[in-house]
Formats: sequence, C-alpha cells, structure tokens
Amino acid sequence: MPHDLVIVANRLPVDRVTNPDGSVGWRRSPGGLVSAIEPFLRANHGVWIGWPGGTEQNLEPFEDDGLSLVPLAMSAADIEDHYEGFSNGTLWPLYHDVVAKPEFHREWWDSYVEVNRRFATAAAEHAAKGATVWVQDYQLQLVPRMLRELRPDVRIGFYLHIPFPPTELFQQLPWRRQILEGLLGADLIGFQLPGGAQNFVRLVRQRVGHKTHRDLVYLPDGRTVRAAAFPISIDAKGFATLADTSSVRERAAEIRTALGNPRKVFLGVDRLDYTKGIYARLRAYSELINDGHFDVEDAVFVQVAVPSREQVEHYRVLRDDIERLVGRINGDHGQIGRPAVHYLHTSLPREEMAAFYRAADVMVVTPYRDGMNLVAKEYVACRSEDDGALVLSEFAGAADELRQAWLVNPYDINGMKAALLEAYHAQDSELKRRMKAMRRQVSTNDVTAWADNFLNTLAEQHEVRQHR
Ligand code: GDG
Repeated sequence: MPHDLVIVANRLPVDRVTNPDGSVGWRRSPGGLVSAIEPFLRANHGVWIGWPGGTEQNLEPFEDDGLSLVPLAMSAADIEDHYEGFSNGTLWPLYHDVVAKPEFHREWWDSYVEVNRRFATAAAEHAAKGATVWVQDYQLQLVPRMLRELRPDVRIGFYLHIPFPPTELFQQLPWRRQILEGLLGADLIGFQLPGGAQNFVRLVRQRVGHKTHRDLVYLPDGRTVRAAAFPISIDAKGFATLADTSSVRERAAEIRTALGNPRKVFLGVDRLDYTKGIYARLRAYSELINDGHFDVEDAVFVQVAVPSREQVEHYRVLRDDIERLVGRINGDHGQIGRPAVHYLHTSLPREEMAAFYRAADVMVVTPYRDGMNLVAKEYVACRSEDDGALVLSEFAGAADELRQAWLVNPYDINGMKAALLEAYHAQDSELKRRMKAMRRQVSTNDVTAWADNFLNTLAEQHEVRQHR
C-alpha cells in the first residue's frame, strides 16, 4: 500500500532479536535518529524504509508496535563496503573535520552507489502519488537525485544529522561532485547548523557552477533547492515526565548510593566513537584527581560507552585505549570498593538513562565534532529541579543553543580541567540560573517543532517549485 509519508534511513528503528524460544522479534534500537523521528512518524502514519541489521535476505514489510516498516536486505559485502567502508570509513571522518583520516577506495564508492540505488527504488515503490519522502543522513546522499529520476511527482527532503564539512575538507573527496548532485535532487536539504548549509551552497557554486542566492540554489532545469539549518532536538516533555516518575527518582537515589554517595557525580554517555572525545575527557578528569582537587570520596565519574561499529578496526583500537586508561586511573586513584571511574560498556534502557541523568551533578559532553548531540539536551530535559551542570564542547551543534553550559574546547585539556572544576564548585544559584535558561530552550524547541518546521518548509519549497 503506498504511503503519503516515507522515511528513508540507513537503519530501521528496530533491531532483530531472537527470543529464548527461538522465535524472532524486534526491539527498538538506540541512536540519535531513532529517538528523534519515531514520535513524529507514529503520529503521521508513515512508513519507514531501512536496513534491519544482519544479512537476512528474504525480508517482508511488517508492522511493529503500530509502525509500518519496510526492511531492505544487505549482504555481507554491502555491509563491509557501503556501511563500514564508504559511510563510516570515508564520510564519517571526513565530515567530522578529519578527526581520523578518511580512506578513499573506489570499490567502497561503487557499493555506496549501488546501495543508494536500492533505497531509492524501494522509496519509489512505497511512495503514493505526490507523497513526501524524507531521506536521512550521510549513508544515503545519492538517494534524492536517484529518486527524483524515478518519481518526479514526489516531494523530497533530505536531512544530514552530522556536520557538513568546510569546503577545503569536502574537496578531498574524489566523488565530491556526485555527492553534491545527489543531494540537489531534494527540494529541501536540512543541516544541523547554518554553517553546514553555507558550506554546501558555497561548494555547489564553486564545484557544480549553479547560481545561488543565500540559501537557494537555482538549477538549470528550473527547480529551486533550499539548503537551510534545522537544529534537531528531543522529545523534551517525554524525558521530563519520565525523569519525574517515582521509579526513576528511586533508581537515581539507588545509583548514588551504589556509587558511595560522593559529593558530586560526573557523567558521560556516548556511543564509543572517536569523535566523542571520551579519552581526553577522562584524562582531564584524572589530572584533577592527580592535582589534588578531589578524591574518590568527593567525586566519581560514570562513563557509559555504548558499543558501536565494533567491526571497524579504528573503533576496536579506541575501545582498548579507553579501557586501558580507565584501568590506569582506577589503579592509581581507586580504593577497594571505590573506583574513581565507573565504566559501563553497554547500552541502557531509556528509564535507566533517565535515572543516570537525574543522578549526575555534572554532565560531561566533549566531542571533537558532533552534528548536534542529543545527550546534552536529554540531560537538560531531565533536570526538573533546575540543578546540575552541563560541560559542553563548543564543537557540538548543541553549543549553539545551550549557551549557558560551561563551554569547552575539547582539544584544550587545561581548559577542560578548569571547566570541570568550576562546574564542580558552582553555587546552587549559579547552577539554577544556567539550567533554567537551557531548560526553556530545550522545551520550546523540541523534536516535534523540528520535524514540523522541516516538513512545513519542505511543503512550501515544493510549492515554489511547482509555480515557477
Ligand atoms: C547522530 C549525530 C546528532 C545512547 N545510549 C543509549 C541511548 N542513547 C541515545 C541517547 C541519544 C542518542 O542515543 C545519541 O544521540 P547523540 O546525538 O548523542 O549522538 P549520535 O548517536 O552520534 O547521533 C549527532 C544525532 O545523530 C541526531 O541528529 O545529534 O550529532 O552524531 O538520544 O539517549 N538510548 C538508550 N540506551 C542507551 O544506552 N535507550
């Protein structure tokens, strides 16, 4: 059955699980994209097309908890070349300011093109006449153009969840022109920040030679494409309500007791990714103990590292480095039954995440580069007593909105130490003033506002195109 709203994303919002009795079921998967779009999709009765994980080939559309889902199969070679290769070995580091060195391989690119074509074909099949198709993220940048060729009647939006890099970096990409042209198949291209949209428009002018004016690109076929910022957000009310339930409150108190009731609890929650700056943050923290600012009676650090891309070599090395560092810090500073850093390499249920946010006095979010960073916003949403401090990297998209955080440069260890210490010592009145302002920001600009704003702008942009 064709649908009026089609979400196309690399992953479905569910993971395949095998139950103890051998039957197959689905479980909601963690991750920024899922948390962001699911509530909106549910309200609009759309369909979501994506890879369910794994290499199962015979997959049929299905419903899960009221969501219509279309699983697309990936072979082991697709996963290696399209997903781990071009998406996560080329684009991810390139778009995150080359924090790691991007690799360029022609066979990865070929696979990227082929997989993008498969997604575009599926979207064309499931979209009703004049439907809205919303393509998500860096794994699928060629889909807009491919889809437009198949279905000129549909309205196409594209949203990039990660940063769009400065022109100097993007130009390294051997396939830069194809990517730009792929994106230009959309009516509206959304970025996290205005800087990303500006980088894109400048590149289109320089590299493809189209006329541009502010956030508009004029194509030779008469179409106009808009490239603009739509900073993503969270279900702020949902998090606030969850964090205020008695079970989450009790669990938060339990966590503090289990940690030995220190004066202050520091918390980091990240996918285990080299862009997130986990290593440098733990180093900064351990130096504060070394320097005698506090000990394990005063403060503990809880780092939740969610397993991610474990097949990719770089991620395995990073995990080893972080775990060695945690071991060293605890060896140097821990006491029996009282480690300085509590390290969890796991993914947690949503309620448990909320309890950790509630239990933490200082939330530490220090990526080298991050499209937005929803964890920062979730922490703020969960602080219903207007207390708690946020230490936030200037290089996270969220820093544009959460100006009252302690903003840090994650490359500057001394700067991070100073900010962690200030947050540790901050007076209640200071914390309240900052948190109140941030909570106002997050609750006004929530994920529903984000999706509404994107889809309304897409509808307007499409009208402009029709009437030119
Ligand atoms: C990409 C961009 C952008 C994490 N651990 C658990 C868990 N999570 C949830 C968090 C949060 C999400 O995953 C992580 O989102 P982030 O924004 O922090 O980071 P990325 O995964 O890198 O997301 C990012 C985002 O897309 C959206 O556009 O902000 O810049 O890199 O919602 O709560 N959820 C549960 N258990 C966990 O253990 N349930």
